[in-house]
Amino acid sequence: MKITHAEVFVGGPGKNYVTLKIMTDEGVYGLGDATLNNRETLPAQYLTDYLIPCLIGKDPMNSEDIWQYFYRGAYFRRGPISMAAIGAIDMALWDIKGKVAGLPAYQLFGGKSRDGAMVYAHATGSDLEALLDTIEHYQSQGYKAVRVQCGIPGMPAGGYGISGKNDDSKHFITQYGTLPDEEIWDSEKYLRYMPHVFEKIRDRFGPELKVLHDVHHRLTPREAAAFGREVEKYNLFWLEDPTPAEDQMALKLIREHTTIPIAIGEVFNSLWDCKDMIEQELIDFIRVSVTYAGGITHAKRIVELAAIHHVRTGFHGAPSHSPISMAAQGHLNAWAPNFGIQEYLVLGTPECDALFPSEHRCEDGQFLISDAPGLGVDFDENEAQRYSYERRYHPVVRLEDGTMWNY
Ligand code: GCO
Ligand code: MG
Repeated sequence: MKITHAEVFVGGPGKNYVTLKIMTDEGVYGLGDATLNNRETLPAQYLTDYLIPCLIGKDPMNSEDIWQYFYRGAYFRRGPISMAAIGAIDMALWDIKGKVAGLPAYQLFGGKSRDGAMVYAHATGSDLEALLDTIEHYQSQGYKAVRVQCGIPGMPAGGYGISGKNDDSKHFITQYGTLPDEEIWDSEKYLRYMPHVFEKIRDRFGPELKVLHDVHHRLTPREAAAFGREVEKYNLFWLEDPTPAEDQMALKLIREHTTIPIAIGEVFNSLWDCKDMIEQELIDFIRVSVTYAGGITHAKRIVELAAIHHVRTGFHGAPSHSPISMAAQGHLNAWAPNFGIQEYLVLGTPECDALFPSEHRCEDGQFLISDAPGLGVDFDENEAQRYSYERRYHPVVRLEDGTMWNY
Protein backbone atom coordinates (compact mmCIF):
# COMPACT_ATOMS: atom_id res chain seq x y z
CA MET A 1 0.00 0.00 0.00
CA LYS A 2 1.33 3.43 -0.91
CA ILE A 3 0.44 7.03 -0.24
CA THR A 4 -0.40 8.67 -3.56
CA HIS A 5 -1.20 12.22 -2.54
CA ALA A 6 -2.35 14.43 0.30
CA GLU A 7 -4.24 17.71 0.58
CA VAL A 8 -4.77 20.36 3.22
CA PHE A 9 -8.00 22.35 3.68
CA VAL A 10 -8.24 25.43 5.90
CA GLY A 11 -11.61 26.73 7.04
CA GLY A 12 -14.81 25.75 8.76
CA PRO A 13 -17.94 27.13 10.40
CA GLY A 14 -16.61 29.94 12.62
CA LYS A 15 -13.19 28.21 12.88
CA ASN A 16 -10.12 27.86 10.72
CA TYR A 17 -9.91 24.07 10.95
CA VAL A 18 -6.80 22.66 9.24
CA THR A 19 -7.82 19.30 7.80
CA LEU A 20 -5.37 16.90 6.18
CA LYS A 21 -6.52 14.15 3.85
CA ILE A 22 -4.04 11.41 2.88
CA MET A 23 -4.94 9.23 -0.12
CA THR A 24 -3.58 5.77 -0.97
CA ASP A 25 -3.32 3.62 -4.08
CA GLU A 26 -5.97 1.28 -2.61
CA GLY A 27 -8.60 3.99 -2.34
CA VAL A 28 -8.51 4.08 1.48
CA TYR A 29 -7.92 7.58 2.86
CA GLY A 30 -7.10 8.99 6.27
CA LEU A 31 -7.96 12.30 7.96
CA GLY A 32 -5.98 14.38 10.42
CA ASP A 33 -6.39 17.71 12.23
CA ALA A 34 -3.52 20.26 12.30
CA THR A 35 -5.52 23.20 13.69
CA LEU A 36 -3.12 25.40 15.66
CA ASN A 37 -5.51 27.92 17.14
CA ASN A 38 -5.08 31.43 15.74
CA ARG A 39 -1.94 30.43 13.82
CA GLU A 40 -3.67 28.01 11.44
CA THR A 41 -1.92 28.83 8.18
CA LEU A 42 1.48 27.83 9.60
CA PRO A 43 1.03 24.06 10.08
CA ALA A 44 -0.96 24.06 6.82
CA GLN A 45 2.01 25.56 4.97
CA TYR A 46 4.50 23.34 6.79
CA LEU A 47 2.54 20.31 5.63
CA THR A 48 2.24 21.47 2.04
CA ASP A 49 5.78 22.74 1.56
CA TYR A 50 7.82 20.22 3.53
CA LEU A 51 6.02 17.12 4.81
CA ILE A 52 3.58 16.06 2.10
CA PRO A 53 6.27 15.80 -0.60
CA CYS A 54 8.13 13.27 1.62
CA LEU A 55 4.97 11.23 2.23
CA ILE A 56 4.33 10.29 -1.38
CA GLY A 57 5.22 6.66 -2.08
CA LYS A 58 5.54 5.70 1.62
CA ASP A 59 3.59 2.76 3.07
CA PRO A 60 0.94 4.40 5.31
CA MET A 61 0.90 1.36 7.61
CA ASN A 62 4.38 2.29 8.91
CA SER A 63 3.05 5.09 11.09
CA GLU A 64 5.86 4.76 13.66
CA ASP A 65 8.63 5.05 11.08
CA ILE A 66 6.90 7.98 9.39
CA TRP A 67 6.55 9.73 12.75
CA GLN A 68 10.26 9.23 13.49
CA TYR A 69 11.15 10.32 9.95
CA PHE A 70 9.46 13.70 10.42
CA TYR A 71 10.45 14.21 14.06
CA ARG A 72 14.10 13.15 13.88
CA GLY A 73 14.46 14.25 10.31
CA ALA A 74 13.47 17.88 10.91
CA TYR A 75 16.66 18.77 12.85
CA PHE A 76 14.77 21.77 14.34
CA ARG A 77 12.53 19.57 16.43
CA ARG A 78 9.34 20.15 18.37
CA GLY A 79 7.42 23.41 18.60
CA PRO A 80 3.68 23.77 18.02
CA ILE A 81 3.81 24.25 14.25
CA SER A 82 5.80 21.19 13.33
CA MET A 83 4.19 19.00 16.01
CA ALA A 84 0.67 19.95 14.86
CA ALA A 85 1.66 19.09 11.28
CA ILE A 86 3.24 15.76 12.28
CA GLY A 87 0.23 15.16 14.53
CA ALA A 88 -2.20 15.51 11.63
CA ILE A 89 -0.22 13.02 9.52
CA ASP A 90 -0.10 10.59 12.41
CA MET A 91 -3.87 10.80 13.02
CA ALA A 92 -4.53 10.22 9.33
CA LEU A 93 -2.25 7.13 9.32
CA TRP A 94 -4.06 5.61 12.33
CA ASP A 95 -7.31 6.36 10.53
CA ILE A 96 -6.06 4.42 7.49
CA LYS A 97 -4.76 1.58 9.65
CA GLY A 98 -8.12 1.21 11.37
CA LYS A 99 -10.00 1.29 8.09
CA VAL A 100 -7.71 -1.38 6.60
CA ALA A 101 -8.19 -3.55 9.70
CA GLY A 102 -11.93 -2.83 9.77
CA LEU A 103 -11.57 -1.79 13.42
CA PRO A 104 -12.13 1.39 15.42
CA ALA A 105 -8.76 2.89 16.41
CA TYR A 106 -9.21 2.09 20.12
CA GLN A 107 -9.11 -1.61 19.26
CA LEU A 108 -5.60 -1.13 17.88
CA PHE A 109 -4.44 0.31 21.23
CA GLY A 110 -5.80 -2.53 23.38
CA GLY A 111 -9.58 -2.20 23.35
CA LYS A 112 -12.00 -0.37 25.61
CA SER A 113 -11.40 0.23 29.30
CA ARG A 114 -14.77 1.96 29.72
CA ASP A 115 -17.97 2.61 27.81
CA GLY A 116 -18.31 6.36 28.18
CA ALA A 117 -15.63 8.94 28.93
CA MET A 118 -16.60 11.71 31.34
CA VAL A 119 -16.42 15.16 29.78
CA TYR A 120 -16.53 18.64 31.26
CA ALA A 121 -18.27 21.70 29.90
CA HIS A 122 -17.33 25.35 30.34
CA ALA A 123 -19.58 27.18 32.76
CA THR A 124 -18.84 30.89 32.58
CA GLY A 125 -20.50 33.89 34.14
CA SER A 126 -19.80 37.56 33.87
CA ASP A 127 -20.78 37.57 37.54
CA LEU A 128 -21.44 34.96 40.20
CA GLU A 129 -25.21 34.78 39.66
CA ALA A 130 -24.75 34.23 35.93
CA LEU A 131 -22.13 31.57 36.63
CA LEU A 132 -24.41 29.69 39.04
CA ASP A 133 -27.19 29.73 36.44
CA THR A 134 -24.84 28.37 33.77
CA ILE A 135 -23.70 25.56 36.06
CA GLU A 136 -27.33 24.67 36.72
CA HIS A 137 -27.99 24.60 32.97
CA TYR A 138 -25.16 22.10 32.37
CA GLN A 139 -26.16 20.00 35.35
CA SER A 140 -29.69 19.75 33.97
CA GLN A 141 -28.18 18.44 30.73
CA GLY A 142 -26.48 15.61 32.60
CA TYR A 143 -22.95 17.00 33.01
CA LYS A 144 -21.19 15.76 36.16
CA ALA A 145 -18.23 18.11 35.69
CA VAL A 146 -17.91 21.78 34.80
CA ARG A 147 -15.04 24.21 34.44
CA VAL A 148 -16.05 27.39 36.25
CA GLN A 149 -14.78 30.86 35.29
CA CYS A 150 -16.29 33.97 36.84
CA GLY A 151 -16.14 37.71 36.27
CA ILE A 152 -14.09 39.41 38.96
CA PRO A 153 -15.54 42.62 40.41
CA GLY A 154 -13.37 45.60 39.48
CA MET A 155 -11.58 43.88 36.60
CA PRO A 156 -12.72 45.30 33.26
CA ALA A 157 -12.64 42.06 31.26
CA GLY A 158 -13.55 40.04 34.33
CA GLY A 159 -10.71 37.50 34.20
CA TYR A 160 -9.68 34.69 31.89
CA GLY A 161 -12.40 33.41 29.58
CA ILE A 162 -14.88 36.20 30.37
CA SER A 163 -15.72 38.64 27.63
CA GLY A 164 -16.65 41.44 30.02
CA LYS A 165 -19.60 42.15 27.73
CA ASN A 166 -22.13 40.36 29.90
CA ASP A 167 -22.72 37.82 27.18
CA ASP A 168 -21.93 34.31 28.30
CA SER A 169 -22.24 32.77 24.88
CA LYS A 170 -19.35 34.96 23.69
CA HIS A 171 -17.01 34.14 26.55
CA PHE A 172 -14.67 32.09 24.49
CA ILE A 173 -11.22 33.02 23.35
CA THR A 174 -11.24 33.39 19.64
CA GLN A 175 -11.24 36.99 18.51
CA TYR A 176 -12.64 38.06 15.20
CA GLY A 177 -11.05 41.50 15.00
CA THR A 178 -8.19 42.38 12.72
CA LEU A 179 -5.88 42.87 15.72
CA PRO A 180 -5.82 41.26 19.18
CA ASP A 181 -8.16 42.58 21.88
CA GLU A 182 -6.41 43.74 25.04
CA GLU A 183 -7.54 42.54 28.45
CA ILE A 184 -6.58 43.81 31.90
CA TRP A 185 -5.58 41.45 34.68
CA ASP A 186 -5.14 41.95 38.40
CA SER A 187 -3.97 38.92 40.39
CA GLU A 188 -4.80 40.51 43.76
CA LYS A 189 -8.46 41.11 42.87
CA TYR A 190 -8.70 37.61 41.42
CA LEU A 191 -7.12 35.96 44.47
CA ARG A 192 -9.43 37.88 46.81
CA TYR A 193 -12.63 36.97 44.96
CA MET A 194 -12.28 33.40 43.65
CA PRO A 195 -12.45 31.55 47.02
CA HIS A 196 -15.87 33.16 47.56
CA VAL A 197 -16.99 31.84 44.15
CA PHE A 198 -16.02 28.26 45.04
CA GLU A 199 -17.76 28.58 48.39
CA LYS A 200 -21.03 29.69 46.74
CA ILE A 201 -20.79 26.85 44.17
CA ARG A 202 -20.42 24.24 46.92
CA ASP A 203 -23.25 25.86 48.96
CA ARG A 204 -25.60 25.64 46.01
CA PHE A 205 -24.57 22.39 44.28
CA GLY A 206 -23.19 20.28 47.12
CA PRO A 207 -20.15 18.02 47.21
CA GLU A 208 -20.83 15.75 44.19
CA LEU A 209 -20.37 18.20 41.33
CA LYS A 210 -16.88 18.02 39.84
CA VAL A 211 -15.59 21.57 39.77
CA LEU A 212 -12.60 22.52 37.61
CA HIS A 213 -10.97 25.92 37.29
CA ASP A 214 -8.45 27.34 34.81
CA VAL A 215 -5.99 29.99 36.04
CA HIS A 216 -4.58 30.24 32.50
CA HIS A 217 -0.93 30.70 33.49
CA ARG A 218 -1.61 33.95 35.39
CA LEU A 219 -0.12 33.40 38.88
CA THR A 220 3.38 33.24 40.27
CA PRO A 221 4.37 29.99 42.02
CA ARG A 222 4.05 31.60 45.45
CA GLU A 223 0.62 33.03 44.67
CA ALA A 224 -0.56 29.72 43.25
CA ALA A 225 0.69 27.83 46.31
CA ALA A 226 -1.17 30.14 48.68
CA PHE A 227 -4.31 30.08 46.51
CA GLY A 228 -4.28 26.29 46.26
CA ARG A 229 -3.98 25.98 50.02
CA GLU A 230 -6.78 28.45 50.62
CA VAL A 231 -9.29 26.76 48.28
CA GLU A 232 -8.37 23.15 49.12
CA LYS A 233 -11.47 22.87 51.29
CA TYR A 234 -13.74 23.28 48.24
CA ASN A 235 -12.42 20.04 46.80
CA LEU A 236 -11.78 21.08 43.22
CA PHE A 237 -11.41 18.30 40.64
CA TRP A 238 -8.44 20.29 39.35
CA LEU A 239 -6.70 23.62 39.28
CA GLU A 240 -5.45 24.15 35.74
CA ASP A 241 -2.33 25.97 34.56
CA PRO A 242 -1.75 27.78 37.87
CA THR A 243 1.59 29.12 36.59
CA PRO A 244 3.16 29.55 33.13
CA ALA A 245 3.59 26.03 31.84
CA GLU A 246 7.12 26.26 30.53
CA ASP A 247 8.59 26.31 34.04
CA GLN A 248 8.21 22.68 35.07
CA MET A 249 9.90 23.14 38.44
CA ALA A 250 7.61 26.00 39.54
CA LEU A 251 5.16 23.27 40.48
CA LYS A 252 7.44 22.05 43.26
CA LEU A 253 6.65 25.05 45.40
CA ILE A 254 2.92 24.62 44.80
CA ARG A 255 3.12 20.92 45.68
CA GLU A 256 4.96 21.64 48.92
CA HIS A 257 2.08 23.79 50.14
CA THR A 258 -1.10 22.22 48.87
CA THR A 259 -2.64 18.92 47.85
CA ILE A 260 -4.97 20.59 45.33
CA PRO A 261 -4.95 18.49 42.11
CA ILE A 262 -2.97 20.22 39.37
CA ALA A 263 -3.65 19.94 35.64
CA ILE A 264 -1.21 21.29 33.10
CA GLY A 265 -0.03 20.74 29.54
CA GLU A 266 -2.32 22.21 26.87
CA VAL A 267 0.59 24.18 25.43
CA PHE A 268 3.04 21.28 25.53
CA ASN A 269 4.23 19.78 22.26
CA SER A 270 6.18 16.78 23.39
CA LEU A 271 7.01 14.31 26.10
CA TRP A 272 10.09 16.39 26.85
CA ASP A 273 7.93 19.34 27.91
CA CYS A 274 6.24 17.32 30.65
CA LYS A 275 8.63 14.50 31.44
CA ASP A 276 10.14 16.01 34.61
CA MET A 277 6.84 17.05 36.13
CA ILE A 278 5.35 13.62 35.45
CA GLU A 279 8.35 11.70 36.78
CA GLN A 280 8.57 13.88 39.88
CA GLU A 281 4.81 13.51 40.36
CA LEU A 282 4.26 17.25 40.48
CA ILE A 283 0.94 17.08 38.61
CA ASP A 284 -2.23 15.02 38.69
CA PHE A 285 -3.60 15.49 35.17
CA ILE A 286 -1.80 15.88 31.86
CA ARG A 287 -3.56 18.24 29.46
CA VAL A 288 -1.78 17.64 26.15
CA SER A 289 -3.82 17.30 22.96
CA VAL A 290 -3.19 14.89 20.12
CA THR A 291 -2.93 17.83 17.72
CA TYR A 292 -0.34 19.94 19.52
CA ALA A 293 1.59 16.94 20.86
CA GLY A 294 2.41 15.15 17.64
CA GLY A 295 -0.60 12.91 17.09
CA ILE A 296 -1.74 9.62 18.56
CA THR A 297 1.71 7.99 18.46
CA HIS A 298 3.33 10.62 20.66
CA ALA A 299 0.36 11.47 22.90
CA LYS A 300 0.03 7.76 23.70
CA ARG A 301 3.66 7.70 24.79
CA ILE A 302 2.95 10.59 27.18
CA VAL A 303 -0.15 8.82 28.53
CA GLU A 304 1.86 5.64 29.19
CA LEU A 305 4.56 7.53 31.11
CA ALA A 306 1.84 9.36 33.06
CA ALA A 307 0.16 6.06 33.95
CA ILE A 308 3.09 4.81 35.99
CA HIS A 309 3.23 8.08 37.97
CA HIS A 310 -0.44 8.32 39.06
CA VAL A 311 -1.07 11.06 36.51
CA ARG A 312 -4.41 10.83 34.73
CA THR A 313 -5.41 12.25 31.37
CA GLY A 314 -7.40 15.41 30.84
CA PHE A 315 -6.87 16.10 27.15
CA HIS A 316 -7.31 19.62 25.91
CA GLY A 317 -10.58 19.97 24.00
CA ALA A 318 -11.09 23.67 23.28
CA PRO A 319 -13.42 24.32 20.32
CA SER A 320 -10.41 25.02 18.12
CA HIS A 321 -9.90 21.26 17.80
CA SER A 322 -11.85 19.77 14.93
CA PRO A 323 -14.04 16.67 15.34
CA ILE A 324 -11.14 14.66 13.86
CA SER A 325 -8.69 15.28 16.70
CA MET A 326 -11.53 15.09 19.23
CA ALA A 327 -12.28 11.63 17.83
CA ALA A 328 -8.60 10.67 18.03
CA GLN A 329 -8.69 11.70 21.70
CA GLY A 330 -11.96 9.82 22.12
CA HIS A 331 -10.24 6.62 21.00
CA LEU A 332 -7.34 7.17 23.40
CA ASN A 333 -9.82 7.95 26.19
CA ALA A 334 -11.71 4.73 25.53
CA TRP A 335 -8.49 2.77 25.96
CA ALA A 336 -6.32 4.68 28.49
CA PRO A 337 -6.06 2.86 31.83
CA ASN A 338 -5.35 6.25 33.43
CA PHE A 339 -8.19 8.20 31.82
CA GLY A 340 -9.29 11.16 33.92
CA ILE A 341 -11.66 13.47 32.07
CA GLN A 342 -12.06 15.09 28.65
CA GLU A 343 -12.68 18.76 27.90
CA TYR A 344 -15.44 18.68 25.31
CA LEU A 345 -16.85 21.73 23.57
CA VAL A 346 -17.60 20.63 20.05
CA LEU A 347 -20.98 22.19 19.90
CA GLY A 348 -22.38 19.84 17.28
CA THR A 349 -23.81 22.60 15.10
CA PRO A 350 -25.52 21.39 11.92
CA GLU A 351 -22.74 23.06 9.86
CA CYS A 352 -20.00 21.28 11.80
CA ASP A 353 -21.80 17.93 11.58
CA ALA A 354 -22.25 18.41 7.83
CA LEU A 355 -18.54 19.12 7.36
CA PHE A 356 -17.39 16.27 9.64
CA PRO A 357 -20.06 13.53 9.63
CA SER A 358 -19.63 10.96 12.42
CA GLU A 359 -21.53 8.70 14.80
CA HIS A 360 -19.62 9.77 17.90
CA ARG A 361 -21.89 11.43 20.40
CA CYS A 362 -21.99 13.16 23.73
CA GLU A 363 -24.80 12.19 26.11
CA ASP A 364 -25.34 12.78 29.82
CA GLY A 365 -21.90 14.29 30.18
CA GLN A 366 -20.17 11.32 28.53
CA PHE A 367 -18.40 10.94 25.21
CA LEU A 368 -19.54 7.72 23.52
CA ILE A 369 -17.18 6.50 20.82
CA SER A 370 -18.63 4.91 17.68
CA ASP A 371 -17.43 1.57 16.37
CA ALA A 372 -16.82 2.83 12.85
CA PRO A 373 -13.38 1.78 11.51
CA GLY A 374 -10.44 4.14 11.98
CA LEU A 375 -11.17 7.44 13.70
CA GLY A 376 -14.82 7.30 12.67
CA VAL A 377 -15.09 10.83 11.26
CA ASP A 378 -15.48 11.79 7.62
CA PHE A 379 -14.85 15.08 5.83
CA ASP A 380 -17.24 16.48 3.21
CA GLU A 381 -15.13 18.31 0.66
CA ASN A 382 -18.15 19.91 -1.01
CA GLU A 383 -19.17 21.42 2.30
CA ALA A 384 -15.59 22.57 2.79
CA GLN A 385 -15.86 24.76 -0.32
CA ARG A 386 -18.19 27.04 1.66
CA TYR A 387 -15.41 28.12 3.99
CA SER A 388 -12.11 29.93 3.79
CA TYR A 389 -9.44 31.18 6.15
CA GLU A 390 -10.11 34.29 8.25
CA ARG A 391 -7.33 35.74 10.38
CA ARG A 392 -8.00 35.74 14.13
CA TYR A 393 -6.04 36.34 17.32
CA HIS A 394 -6.12 35.44 20.96
CA PRO A 395 -6.44 38.49 23.18
CA VAL A 396 -3.32 39.86 24.84
CA VAL A 397 -3.20 40.68 28.55
CA ARG A 398 -1.75 43.64 30.43
CA LEU A 399 -1.63 44.55 34.10
CA GLU A 400 -3.36 47.78 35.09
CA ASP A 401 -0.14 49.78 34.71
CA GLY A 402 0.31 48.52 31.16
CA THR A 403 2.84 45.73 31.82
CA MET A 404 2.38 42.76 29.47
CA TRP A 405 1.15 39.60 31.21
CA ASN A 406 0.35 36.02 30.23
CA TYR A 407 -2.74 35.31 28.19
C1 GCO B 1 -8.77 25.50 27.82
C2 GCO B 1 -7.79 26.45 27.26
C3 GCO B 1 -8.27 27.24 26.11
C4 GCO B 1 -7.13 28.05 25.51
C5 GCO B 1 -7.17 27.99 24.03
C6 GCO B 1 -6.01 28.67 23.37
O1 GCO B 1 -8.53 25.06 28.92
O2 GCO B 1 -9.72 25.17 27.14
O3 GCO B 1 -7.17 27.19 28.26
O4 GCO B 1 -9.33 28.03 26.48
O5 GCO B 1 -7.19 29.37 25.91
O6 GCO B 1 -7.24 26.68 23.64
O7 GCO B 1 -6.00 28.46 22.02
MG1 MG C 1 -6.80 25.77 29.77
